[in-house]
Amino acid sequence: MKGKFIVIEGLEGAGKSTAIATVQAWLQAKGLEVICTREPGGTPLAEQLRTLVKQADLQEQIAPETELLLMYASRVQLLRNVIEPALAAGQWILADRHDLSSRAYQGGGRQLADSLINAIRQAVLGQTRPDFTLYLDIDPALGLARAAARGALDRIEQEQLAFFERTRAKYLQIAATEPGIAVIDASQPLAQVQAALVEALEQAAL
Ligand code: Z5A
Repeated sequence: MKGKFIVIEGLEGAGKSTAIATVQAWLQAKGLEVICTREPGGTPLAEQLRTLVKQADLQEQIAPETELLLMYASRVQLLRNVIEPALAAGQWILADRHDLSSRAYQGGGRQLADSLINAIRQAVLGQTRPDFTLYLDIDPALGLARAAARGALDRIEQEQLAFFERTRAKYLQIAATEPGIAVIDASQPLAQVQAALVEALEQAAL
């Protein structure tokens, strides 16, 4: 039987790392074999693209379209070499970000046209889509404060608050109009976030 593809999404500092541990424990308690991925990254080449795209001291501006293409280059490597073979072998994928991140960050934050992003998605993604997405929703000011407490900010984290507000708005707009995306209030105390994640997974009947 084919495995399932679960994605965790959210702004920085929303608590994705913690959510992944919660979802992983829930899946393992059901005896499921889980592979965790992250984007950008997850293969040797994709990890190099991740380093490039996050690098804070690049000597030139990265054009929004370049950033978008780097995200999809990384994503296709991960899909073809890790995600699709694992799903076909019956393993479950638990992903720290996927396609929705590009739609929110590059579409919302960078204000690239949906038509451009959809054309790239259609051209390169193939048939594989997440079975369920948990979007951790947080006010960007709170998320960035949590992220800043961890240390130096990367290139994207150094963007203005308005960038993250547009990104959040795009996440919420897509979550309100497309099926298979649960919105979790990530500003709650950790125990409540964890309970909300488990409730959403139970309701999703995967
Ligand atoms: N990006 C993009 O633009 N387009 C794309 O297509 C893709 C990505 C795929 C990836 O960086 C960057 O690439 C990201 C989006 C962009 N850029 N930005 N900005 P990353 O993977 O390194 O960064 P991230 O995904 O944003 O992860 P993060 O900063 O590590 O966030 P997190 O995993 O959600 O945070 P966390 O480590 O789980 O939690 C942060 C802190 O908050 C930590 O100290 C926790 O203990 C604390 N925390 C968590 N939950 C709570 C609650 N409920 N209460 C209190 N404190 C909490």
